Amino acid sequence: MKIRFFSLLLVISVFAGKLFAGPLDLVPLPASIQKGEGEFEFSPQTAFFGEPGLTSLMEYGGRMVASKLGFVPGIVPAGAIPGSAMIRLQLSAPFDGQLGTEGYLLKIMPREILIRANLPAGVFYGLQTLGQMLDGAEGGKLPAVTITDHPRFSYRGMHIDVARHFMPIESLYRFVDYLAMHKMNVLHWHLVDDQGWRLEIKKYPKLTEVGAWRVDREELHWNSRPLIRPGEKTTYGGFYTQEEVKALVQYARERYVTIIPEIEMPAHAMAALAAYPELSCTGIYQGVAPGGVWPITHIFCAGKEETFGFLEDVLTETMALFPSTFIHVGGDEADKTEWKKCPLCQKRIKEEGLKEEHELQSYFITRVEKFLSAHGRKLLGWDEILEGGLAPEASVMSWRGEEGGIAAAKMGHTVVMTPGSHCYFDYYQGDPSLEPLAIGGLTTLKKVYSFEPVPAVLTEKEGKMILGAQGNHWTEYISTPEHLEYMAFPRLAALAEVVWSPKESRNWDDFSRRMNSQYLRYEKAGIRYARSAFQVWSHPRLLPETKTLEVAFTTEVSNPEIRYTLDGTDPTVSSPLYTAPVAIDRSVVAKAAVFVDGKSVTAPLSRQFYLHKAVACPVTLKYPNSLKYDGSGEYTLVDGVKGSANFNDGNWKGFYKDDMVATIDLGKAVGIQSVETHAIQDVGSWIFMPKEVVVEVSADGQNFRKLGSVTHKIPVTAAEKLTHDFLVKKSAKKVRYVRVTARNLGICPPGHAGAGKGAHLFVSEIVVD
Ligand code: TNX
Repeated sequence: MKIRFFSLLLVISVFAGKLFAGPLDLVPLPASIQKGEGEFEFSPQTAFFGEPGLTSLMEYGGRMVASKLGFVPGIVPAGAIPGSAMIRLQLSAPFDGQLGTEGYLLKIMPREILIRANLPAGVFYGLQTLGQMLDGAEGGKLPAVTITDHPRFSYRGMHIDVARHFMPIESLYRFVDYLAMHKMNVLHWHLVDDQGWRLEIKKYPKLTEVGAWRVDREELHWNSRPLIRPGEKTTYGGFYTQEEVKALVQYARERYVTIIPEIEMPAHAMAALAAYPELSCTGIYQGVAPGGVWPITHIFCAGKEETFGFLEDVLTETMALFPSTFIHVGGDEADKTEWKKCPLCQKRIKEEGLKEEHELQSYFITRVEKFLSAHGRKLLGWDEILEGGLAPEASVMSWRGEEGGIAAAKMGHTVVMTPGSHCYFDYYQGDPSLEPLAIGGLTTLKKVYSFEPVPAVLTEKEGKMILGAQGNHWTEYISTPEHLEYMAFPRLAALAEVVWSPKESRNWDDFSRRMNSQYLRYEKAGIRYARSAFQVWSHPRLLPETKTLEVAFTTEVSNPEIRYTLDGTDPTVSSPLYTAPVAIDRSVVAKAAVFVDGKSVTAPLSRQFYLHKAVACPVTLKYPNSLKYDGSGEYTLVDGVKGSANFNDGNWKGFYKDDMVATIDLGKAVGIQSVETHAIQDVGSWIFMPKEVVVEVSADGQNFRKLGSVTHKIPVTAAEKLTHDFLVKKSAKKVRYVRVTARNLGICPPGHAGAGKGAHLFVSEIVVD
């Protein structure tokens, strides 16, 4: 996997100077841009001029200009009279209501650049806009323009999980700079989890001596890593000293980025419990988890007073390092199995008059909230903190869809939106067959851009409870800062526009056009962004009357030059240019890629289309497929398209507990040589390979004879998502009907998270040749 990822990074710089459309292609789009007359020309005489309180911003602006134009503008000393061609930074008095606390006015005139804001934060964002313009300024010239700008939301965040994989502190400095460049203002730092404790806590040195290190099982799939065995050494991990944290917090502060720390409780705490096992219900040492743990049962004991004493101590040191108003305490995915068996937890439930374990979790979080409030801080937690009763002053981070956020907003609590569907940047951003291994899902640039943080069901007043949104970078499958950058960009640009720009100005075509400029900025800044938006997607359409296909190709870049082939070879710059859907009247391998300046930007899309004997023939199912998993409708099993390793790609029919018994009517008696059934396994989604596939044939639809059957050797524990063809190769004459029975496993096997519960079976194509 690693090898594949680095070959993706090697794609050469394809845009340098070519696609850049102009300095006003800003991302995120400002609230208002009015073009003026003439231009401002930078020269080595250009200097900053402003009040003494803005000196550090003038210095910052100077470094920024120097990085773009190669010379450092001076700073006119206080009291001196400025010359011409100045960059004037100004705080407005009185307060300009339209600009608010983070807005700015940027006026570029032939003889002066003015940045005015109510507060330094606004001046800082004005400088960011100026910096973006300079990336496109030819010969240091900028067009005259008046930009009035302010953010739509006050919370514009990026979350980074450094627990699953440790990220060196230097990389976090870079991310702070990248956030500032996108006018984002929160870094949510996920510092602890089952797989590592990354924050030095002086009172509990074992948290990092023990909790920061795990046994190295990086060679195994994340979900196939056994816990530590006696005698094994813990060598994999890392942590941040308090000095390092303070310096980063200060650096971020100077860039108007607030770092919110997250200390997880009561679950996702195995690293802490490896250091202090006595804080769990069982007291048994399980070690720091080297990979995935599910369900998460080994959690802090809610019955012991020591747990709360420990957490209050940890939070006290945490608050001393992080001045943020919000302190995130996690709260997600706590399985209550140990609490149910623990006499102390049960005693607590009784004494506190709680109904059951969910209320015990609510007691836990409420108690911690009181502690934070007493110290002038606000508790933020994942939406599970709603279960069993939300703590009175808590704010909710809605990740399991929008529901948690809606419920919390209706109750008058503030909310940060981060639903998995649009904000999980650990999901694939392109065709999984062309991407480095990711956790699953598919959240493309366009999908992120379509995100609306304020759910439509909220009233205007309730909508005000939505503070903003955040992109989450969980790092189970991301082990280096380079890979993290790849996952974050360009998707963070789409999110930045969602949370900064006015809702009315949202326009995908315009955004994707401006992204061509943004990609160039990324190259100048050395950001190793993903080219996934340049990948080609195919959209086959079955034409049942002619039993042929028509295939459209799309991408997420503006004005793409798509070239394709139908003979299985990789497209080149002289392959046919795609202009309209392509007719397919025989089995082919279609390949397509986007070309810029004569070079393909990504590896080509490769899709096989099968025009076999059963295409567009009527199919009857003995047991109907799940309503939710209907693929593309009635011809899904015979539409000439095999599904990918993503069971949600629209090509798969799903059967819950039932077998798939499909009878295909070929329309007339023909000779056949083989029948191949395409199935998928994705154990994380409770989808298993069929136990067996049986093929029968008939001339009249009444009397069937068995043609053959086939099983497989794929273990039900395989963590990867797999597809497999069940091939029955045997010729038969005068076949009009083909009946395929794929036997569902029925129930999830022992050891699986859903053991004993219903299993799914998914089939995409039945190829009759
Ligand atoms: C769920 S989001 C989790 C994380 C995982 C993530 C993977 C949340 C509050 N909990 O522990 O890393 O899914 O996408």
